[in-house]
Amino acid sequence: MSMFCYQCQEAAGGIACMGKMGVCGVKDEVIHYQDLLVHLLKGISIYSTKARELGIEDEELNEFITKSLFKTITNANFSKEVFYNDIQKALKIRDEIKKEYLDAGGKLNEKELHATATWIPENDEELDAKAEQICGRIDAPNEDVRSLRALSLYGLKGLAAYKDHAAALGFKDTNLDMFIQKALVSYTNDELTVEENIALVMETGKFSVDAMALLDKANTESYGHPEITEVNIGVRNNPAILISGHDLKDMEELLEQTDGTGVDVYTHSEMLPANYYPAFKKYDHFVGNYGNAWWKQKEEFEKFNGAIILTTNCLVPPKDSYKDRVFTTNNVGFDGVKHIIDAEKGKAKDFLAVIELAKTLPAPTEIETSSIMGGFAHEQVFALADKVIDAVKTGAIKKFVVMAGCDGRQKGRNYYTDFAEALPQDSVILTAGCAKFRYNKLDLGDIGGIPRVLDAGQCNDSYSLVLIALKLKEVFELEDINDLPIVYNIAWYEQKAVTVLLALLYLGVKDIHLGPTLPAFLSPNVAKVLVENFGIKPIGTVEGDIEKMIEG
Ligand code: FSO
Ligand code: SF4
Repeated sequence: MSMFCYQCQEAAGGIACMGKMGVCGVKDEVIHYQDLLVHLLKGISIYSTKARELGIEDEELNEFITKSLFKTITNANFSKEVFYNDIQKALKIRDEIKKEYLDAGGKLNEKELHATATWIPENDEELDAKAEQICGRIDAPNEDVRSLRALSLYGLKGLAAYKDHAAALGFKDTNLDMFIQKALVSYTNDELTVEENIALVMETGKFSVDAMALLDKANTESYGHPEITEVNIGVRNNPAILISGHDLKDMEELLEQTDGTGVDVYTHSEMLPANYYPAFKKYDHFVGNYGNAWWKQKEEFEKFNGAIILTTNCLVPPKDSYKDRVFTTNNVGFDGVKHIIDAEKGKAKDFLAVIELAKTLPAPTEIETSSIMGGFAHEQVFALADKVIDAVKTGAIKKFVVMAGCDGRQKGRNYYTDFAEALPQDSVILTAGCAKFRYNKLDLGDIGGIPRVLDAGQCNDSYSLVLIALKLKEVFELEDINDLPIVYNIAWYEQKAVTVLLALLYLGVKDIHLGPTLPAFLSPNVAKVLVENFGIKPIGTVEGDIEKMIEG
């Protein structure tokens, strides 16, 4: 039996990846293990939510669930060994929390427990057989509940990712753990009605907002508020390290450890916004950004020549020609690629192996020159508020167009470049996430000194865009966020974009255009609910969408 996975936008044929390997390059056996791990997380949560009622809060368990969910996000971890070990760990943690609960006087009716809480493999053959059997089957009484469970679970994965980044900086909120585990248990409850499952999806949106707010607080309190920055996209003639992904803690420690070594540091893809943080600007060897969105990495990593470190997704299975220059860390993994292990609590991670390798390698090949602008997160935009409000009042700015989300390799994504180019001159693009690489190097000009592309940062910084919208609503004394001159044209790829989407829906944003295609995991009825209740629409042609969104 092969795999079944439909969690990302590139699901084969717009339906699901079903062969021996996914479009992303993940092998069937890895997807089997990922799904078995999620299966066991539900079992662990059955005990941990009961234990919580008795006042038991297990930090190690909470962290394990968070990191496990993060690892199953598209393009994060391709290692069979990692997931095998995590499955063993999950079985152990499940036993421990069950014992803790019973020892504290908790009661269980073993016969009524869900299979995720009771299944124990006798040996590896049985484990493999189970993994294959449950793969891709989000158990549910019907298609609509399955679709709603998928929508919530994928949002939960992104939420876990944001929570994990915040935790790396010492910012925690056990309410998020409580919700994650409650949701995991809900996916085993066939008694819940469609309406109750819709409510769970909305609650996932609420906690997604909370997770993004927590990460925003963690990032800005640790490194300052992003500020307007002109980021160099050319190269220098020193050996170098390219850092990709979203983890700012790794960015900080790498900059610290490379200081004075003669090795330069460049950001890649979703790490570009690190350039906007005041705390990182003091390093002279922090040169700028190299390359574009994640999916171009095969070509760009080749040309970079130096050492490369992936702190989160998106990793594309590396080519042999540069595989020995790639390192993973945190929740990222790929069999045969060196992994930088987590530091002991309170200590810095050790990047020495990356630095020593970089020193032996040639400087990057120049692929671009010039610079790009960014750093328009909430505080920076608030500082420009008078200018922005004036421009809206005088009609110099007629529309804000939120074009946040992800980029991907699908040909149809040219739509976003064409759309940005076709927008009228009196519109401003608000962006966040790797979707921006489709238009952040175009010369779209400015409106009275306000650039026409305002980049807030990483995908999680979509939270900033929400704060900006709420501020405008307040200034213009509007009742409803949808009365603002803002339209939404969101591009999605993996599960963090689902998190952002659910957050926007929870906040009451309506009429979002979503592309390049609607998620394969939406059943016709669930898609109908999203269309009827929230006005979500698939993208169409550039001309048609400009007419509907801007001129309509
Ligand atoms: Fe992109 Fe990948 Fe940030 Fe995602 S690099 S696609 S939504 O991981 O997380 O925007
Ligand atoms: Fe396919 Fe996406 Fe799943 Fe990869 S993550 S197997 S591309 S649906």
